[in-house]
Amino acid sequence: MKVVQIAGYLGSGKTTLIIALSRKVAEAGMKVAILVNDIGTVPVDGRVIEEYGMTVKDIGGGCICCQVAGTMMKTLEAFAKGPKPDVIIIEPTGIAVPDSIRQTVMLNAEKTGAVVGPTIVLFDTTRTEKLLTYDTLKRLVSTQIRDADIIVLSKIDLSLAVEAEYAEKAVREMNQKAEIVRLSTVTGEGLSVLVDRIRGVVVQV
Ligand SMILES: Nc1nc2c(ncn2[C@@H]2O[C@H](COP(=O)(O)OP(=O)(O)OP(=O)(O)O)[C@@H](O)[C@H]2O)c(=O)[nH]1
Ligand SMILES: [Mg+2]
Repeated sequence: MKVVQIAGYLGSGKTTLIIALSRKVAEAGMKVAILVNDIGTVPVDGRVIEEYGMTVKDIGGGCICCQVAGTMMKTLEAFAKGPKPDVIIIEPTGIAVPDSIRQTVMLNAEKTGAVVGPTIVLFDTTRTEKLLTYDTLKRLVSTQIRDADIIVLSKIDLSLAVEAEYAEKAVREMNQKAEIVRLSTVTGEGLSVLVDRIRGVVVQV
């Protein structure tokens, strides 16, 4: 079981990407489970994804990077005993810190049998200015970007070339190591690269 996080600020395109990716990863012969962490009261995302026939578990009651990290581990244990997926795709809340989730998965690897796959963090290229203007938001967004193995410049179909360049430069300043992938779930640009990374890369055992 490989745990792949699709993180990123609110509305950056996580759920849309997870739906598109899950289908492709499943088509490539891997068994997929999805774990969604909805901080709100109505777990709409989980219901939407379930329509596509995936194993979906929705964790509420707080953020899986902190308050309900224990529930996340229990869920991974249950996956290991039950459906035994090859890949577990996690959608944290938009305000989660990806490295906290990665640490929790790593620390409990022995118990759950789960290994850490790539941490994918979305950056919404249509909102670069807003995301990087307000101090608190900028701090959160740069923490998320810093924690990424792969940075996804999302909604690239809605951005002008110059806006995409600007976003790419900004995220590169926050993280010099991560691979940067331009993505549009409308045109499909970037999807196959992400499928390859999910199938191939195990960052840490
Ligand atoms: N044009 C375009 N729209 C996109 C793309 N990806 C997502 N969207 C739209 O952006 C909006 C937010 O997408 P979601 O997938 O719900 O984003 P999210 O990160 O899961 O949002 P939260 O879970 O609320 O944080 C939706 O209206 C999507 O249809 C894209 O590549 N291109
Ligand atoms: Mg979502």
